[in-house]
Parts: sequence; C-alpha cells; structure tokens
Amino acid sequence: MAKIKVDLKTIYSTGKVTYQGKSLTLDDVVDLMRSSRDPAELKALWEGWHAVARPMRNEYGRLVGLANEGARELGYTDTGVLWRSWYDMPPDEFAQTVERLWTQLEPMYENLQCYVRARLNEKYGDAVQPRTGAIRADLLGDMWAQSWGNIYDLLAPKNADLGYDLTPSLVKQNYDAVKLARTAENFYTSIGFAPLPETFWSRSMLVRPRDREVDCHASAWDIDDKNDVRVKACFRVNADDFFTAHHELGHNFYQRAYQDQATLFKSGANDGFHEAVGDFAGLNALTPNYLKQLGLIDEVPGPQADIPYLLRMALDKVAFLPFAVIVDKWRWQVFAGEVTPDRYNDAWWALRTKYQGIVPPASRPSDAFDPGAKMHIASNIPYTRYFLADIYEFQFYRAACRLAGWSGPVNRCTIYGNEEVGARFQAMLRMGSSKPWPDALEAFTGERTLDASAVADYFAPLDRWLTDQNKGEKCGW
Ligand code: X8Z
Ligand code: ZN
Repeated sequence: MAKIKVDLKTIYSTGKVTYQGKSLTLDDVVDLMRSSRDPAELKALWEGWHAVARPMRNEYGRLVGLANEGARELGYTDTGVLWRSWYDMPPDEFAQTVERLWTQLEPMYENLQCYVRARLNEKYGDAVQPRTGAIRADLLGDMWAQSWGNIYDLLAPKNADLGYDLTPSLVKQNYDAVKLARTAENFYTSIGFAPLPETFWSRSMLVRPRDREVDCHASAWDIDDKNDVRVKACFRVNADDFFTAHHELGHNFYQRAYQDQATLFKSGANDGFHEAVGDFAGLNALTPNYLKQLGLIDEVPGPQADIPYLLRMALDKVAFLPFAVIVDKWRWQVFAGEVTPDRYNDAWWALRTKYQGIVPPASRPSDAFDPGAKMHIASNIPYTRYFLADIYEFQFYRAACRLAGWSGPVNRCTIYGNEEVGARFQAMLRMGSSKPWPDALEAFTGERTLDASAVADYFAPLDRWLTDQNKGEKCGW
C-alpha cells in the first residue's frame, strides 16, 4: 500500500504537460488557466493535465482494495464508513448532515451557475458555451472548476466596479513568496497569536526549487509536536496564493495552539476545523478595509462595490461547495464497491455534472481516470473536510463579527487587530481534539451544529441580485 501511494503521488507531482513545445509543470498550467481566455488553449491545457492521471487507474483500484481490508480489520464496512466516522456522530448521520447542508445551499449555487453560464455564453458564443445546460469545465479559470474567482473579469456586474484588482496590486507592491507568508503571519499576530518561530522561516519551502522535483501542492507541517512548524508550497504572487498563505498558516497556528494537549488530542476538533482556521483568517484578510491598511488598495470602495465583492467571493466560496461534496461522494461509492474501475470515470462525471453542472470540454477517452488529476485523489487525502470548512469558516466569521460588535455589511467586517476576539478564537483552538467538535464550536460561537445559514446570510444580498439578473434565463441543467 505504501508503494502504491508513493507511485500515485509521484505520477501526480512530477506530471508534465507539453504545450507549444514547452514542458510545463502543474503550477505553470494552473497559472496559464487563470488568465487564458482562448477556448482552444484552455482545452489543450485541461486535456494535457488530465492525461497525466490515466496510468493511475489500476494502481488506484488496488489501493482501494487494500484500504478496505484495513478498514474491515478495524471493524468498519469499508474505508468510506471509516472516513465518515470521524465526526462525533454515526457515519450515516454524517452523510445525511452533508446532504442537508448541501441541499440548503444548492439553490444559491444554481443561481450562480446560471449567471456565470450566461456571461460565458456572451463571451464565447453558442458553439463554445451554450446558454443552457452544463458549463464547460475548462472555461472557469481553474483546472478542477472548483473555484471560479479568476474569471471575475468576465462576470463583473455591468455598472458596478469592485474598485481594485488584488493580483496586480501584489505584483506592484513587490510581493514575493516570503512577503505573502509574512503578511499572513501579521494577521494572526495582530489578534494575539505568538509570532512563528525563526525555524519556520529557515526550514519552510515557499517557492518551487529549480534543482529537483517536489510535490508543489501547498501543505502545512508539524514536525515535532512543538514549535517546528513549516509550510511546503510553491507560492506565486497572485490573489489565490495570498489567500492560500493565510490558509496554510492557519494549520500551523492551530498546531501550536494545541501543543500542550496530550498526544492523542493534538489534532483539530475535526479535520474540517483544521481547514477552516486559515480560511477564517483569509475571509478577514480579503476585506477592502484590511487591504487598505496593508497599502494594497488606495481607497476603500463605497457601497456600490458590495455586490461585486460578494460575487468575487461567491465565485470561490459558493462555486466550491458542490465540488467539495462530490470528491468524497465519488470515493464513498468506490470504497463501497458500488463503482468498479471500469466505471470510475463515468461515475466521476455523472457526479460532476449532477452537482456542479459542468461537463468536460470534449468526450473523454475510454481509459481516462480524471479523478486522479486531483491531488487529493492521487494522494488519498479525504476531501469532505473542505466542504465542512466552507461552512465553519462563515460560522467563525459571523461569531467573530458579532463579538467585535460589527454593525455594517457583514462582508466588510474584519477583526484584524482585535485581541479580544483573538483570545476567544485561540481558546477554541487550544482545545485540540480533547472535546467533541460541538464543544469546541460552542466555545467560540455559542453554536453547536453545522449551520449553512452563516453562508446563506453572508451571500443573501448577492443571491437576490443574481435572481434578478437571471430573469429570462432557463436556469438549471
Ligand atoms: O488542498 C488544499 C490546501 C492544502 S490543505 C491548499 N485546499 C483544497 C484544494 O486545493 O483543493 C484548500 C482549498 C481546497
Ligand atoms: Zn489545508
């Protein structure tokens, strides 16, 4: 099993795409897809990367069999049940909880999909993107069509301007990978966290080394259960990695917060909490008030920028929801033996189309293994954690803004510099996994359940606006 895991991981992290005579790494391709608006080029890059995963299928099938053997020895029916057993409730109830949360947010996603599809149709024409049905997966500014913020320029409201563009500002202000991480650290220290240890800066990998192959997918590490925390990433200077820097450091600050717990409790309240800490910081850090304090924008835009801002956020946070559901829905089916290797790819696209309303740019080869083109499948890392984080981070944010006594539009709230809120937040993180997660959630928010209303309330003004914009469209797919 260890050998298979290394094989799959290696195929993923060393995969190259040959395009226009150049050999491109995944981060090169991802970078091109952020800004390319040429459908032929996008299709070539998308197909090129998905071809990398083809040789994984057989070994992946063997991994599933071995993982299931282990899960059964531990008393679980299959690995999917084992993975669903981590949330202080029976595995079936957890699956129902995910379904409940998704069902609550689905109408908002459909609204967003409908609006985006119409704008893409106007940009590319019927032959590339029809006005009805699913969206072509390569047109959304992201290899996995999981977050769509990079095509905001194609979707911006006609008469309302966001007022700034973060990526060029970062470039203009001479940001580099270290400055991204320093800036993220600054958010945490402003709310009372101790600065990162010097070893973080000397031992982390923040850019892609030129002399060897590395796994570039960003991750955060706790090496000694004490202070030797590190990030491994290949940051580039753009809005995505500005956010990712906050995300990764969230893992490290959480690790340090629970370092005095007993060994068994040195982990997140659940894995979704671990992902949500940095996302919560990122939500605060993207607000115009804070960006102004950093000198990244000249002026805080007026109320006319609220809808554009919410749209920009929804393209990342709302668009992500169905993707974050299907990655493990697919694996739950696979681990349960409901989907066999010959149907891996079809089952993947059935879910992608049903939940996300997207389709591949052209029909897929019969031996394709498109799930393997996503790091978390190739490296066998569970994914529902990111769905949970997408919910928790808005619950954290809503509670933080309440604690801070914020009264303006919620999207403008930032608790930057608020040590009182920071202390409450750290008290939750210090608990590690010593208590069931509802206790941890309650310690900071006063709430004990996963609650989609925090996301829904945050985006409510946008949802109304989208409904209005979509008048006359045939939404759904
Ligand atoms: O894998 C990550 C982090 C590392 S835990 C960079 N994320 C998911 C992804 O990239 O697919 C963060 C958002 C979702
Ligand atoms: Zn993470």
